[in-house]
Amino acid sequence: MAENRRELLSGNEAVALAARHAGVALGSGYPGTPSTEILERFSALGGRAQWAPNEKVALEVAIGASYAHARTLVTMKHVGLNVAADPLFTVPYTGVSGALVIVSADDPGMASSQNEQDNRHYAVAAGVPMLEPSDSQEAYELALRAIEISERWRLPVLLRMTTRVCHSKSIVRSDAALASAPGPPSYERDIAGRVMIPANARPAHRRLRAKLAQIAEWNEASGPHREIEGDRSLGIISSGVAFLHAREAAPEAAMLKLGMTYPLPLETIRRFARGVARCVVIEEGDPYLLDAIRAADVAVEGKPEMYRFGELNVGRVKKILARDESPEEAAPPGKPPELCPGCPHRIVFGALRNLGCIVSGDIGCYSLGALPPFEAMETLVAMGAAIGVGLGLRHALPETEARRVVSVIGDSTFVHGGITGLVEMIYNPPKTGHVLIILDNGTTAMTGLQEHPGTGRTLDHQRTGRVVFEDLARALGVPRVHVVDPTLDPPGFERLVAECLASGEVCVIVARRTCLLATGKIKEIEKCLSAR
Ligand SMILES: Cc1ncc(C[n+]2csc(CCOP(=O)(O)OP(=O)(O)O)c2C)c(N)n1
Ligand code: SF4
Repeated sequence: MAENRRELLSGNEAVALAARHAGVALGSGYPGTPSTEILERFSALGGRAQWAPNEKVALEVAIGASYAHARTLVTMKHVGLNVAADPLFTVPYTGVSGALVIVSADDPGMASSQNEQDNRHYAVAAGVPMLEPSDSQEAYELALRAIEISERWRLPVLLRMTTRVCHSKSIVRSDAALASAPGPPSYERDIAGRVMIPANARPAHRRLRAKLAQIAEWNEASGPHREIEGDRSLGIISSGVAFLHAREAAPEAAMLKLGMTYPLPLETIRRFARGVARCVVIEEGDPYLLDAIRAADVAVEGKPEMYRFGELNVGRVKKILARDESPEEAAPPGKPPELCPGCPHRIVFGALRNLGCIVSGDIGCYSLGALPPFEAMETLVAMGAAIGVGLGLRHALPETEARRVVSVIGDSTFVHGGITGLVEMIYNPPKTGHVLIILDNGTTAMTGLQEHPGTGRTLDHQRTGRVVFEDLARALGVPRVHVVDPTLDPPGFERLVAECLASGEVCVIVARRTCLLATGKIKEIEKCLSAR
């Protein structure tokens, strides 16, 4: 691989490059904006990258590979870490052997997410060291650092990125020679270290806290923070992309830029704050740094509550520094998004609207069924929640209303978080039955047409095992399973839904028609595969 290069890269591409340079043996993840391109790029660079059914499985596969001394990278969007939280909280106890770097791509401002959670809190709650790059160069460098730290302390490391860092492009100077070489795969038994029964987990928790104390000392002495000289009447403490905004908003100010934001270099912060007349913490999202610094009894100023919401920019940082809490101008209303003309989801939502259904929905392109012209989706909580929420509505509503409830879920979302909901539907069926529609458009459309276990192709579009939804539903004991292309006979599709609703049984309808935007690409892929 070429060494010592300069190229224009997004933060996501820079992480992928660092992973290749460091010999990461396995990249595992689940698509989600703004993280998706990391694994796609890693694969294009020749790395082994895999889409898992969901983020929890992605992390677990990486944990196993890391126990075998492989270097691993796990990628997901911020809400994905909620799904992966169970193993996330215990793997710091077991420790790792090969590096385990978990990328959490947060979405302040919710450009494409259902919430604005700030995943820096996860680092503290789970006891996982965290690095926060500001731009693509740092994304490259801190990804390499994360691998070193992970192997030195045998802990997973969180690389916390945000939308601007993931997607903005800047020049990256990379050098494959900077990365240490990975060791060979191997396995050693360590039952006491890896089997987290209470007797082993108690000492493991103490080991973790001791490692974190060491890392805090290391961060203090030689961590990736830097002080920028300036006019000491104003000092700014910052991290991530907020640092770049602050630098531009107040170029004359003295600055302390943090690279590792858990555990924090609190003595460095204290010294810096003492040396300036006014010390302001500039950070996007929650007052994470502010609370931690104040808890250490360092007097610093934060931002007014109104700036917790949405992304920061240079103008907003100027207002924070000026203690300006005047209302901000609302962004001009854009054109509301709509399903593509000819999108197969349109037929389904048309039928559900005509039938007056109460639709428990989910996350994907089809979430647009909630907007005009259909306004036919009434709930959206989390990936996979369509089924559980729909069942809950059926359990609680009076019978005539309960009979109108339908759950609607996309194919990728069904695999991600819907299968256990289907098990619940069989195990605790409502008295009125239930109707589940799986919108099988043969792709993960919303995040950019990724493969998933229902397509029968891997991340790099090679043939693999396929999960067949109707077979799964029948095997679980669903008495009524229908597979239809809703676009072939829209009135017939509507009649089918009506029949299912009237049946009082638990029913699964697989509405199978390829996403219009994916059709050409899938045809090409299939042509290549069958030509082999
Ligand atoms: C926990 C979590 N992981 C990832 C995402 C990002 N995401 C939103 S919808 C979606 C899948 C959409 O695919 P599908 O269900 O097939 O519906 P389509 O967009 O194809 O209609 C993904 C990956 C998310 N919102 N939450
Ligand atoms: S990308 Fe595909 S699934 Fe999404 S709205 Fe367009 S046609 Fe429908």
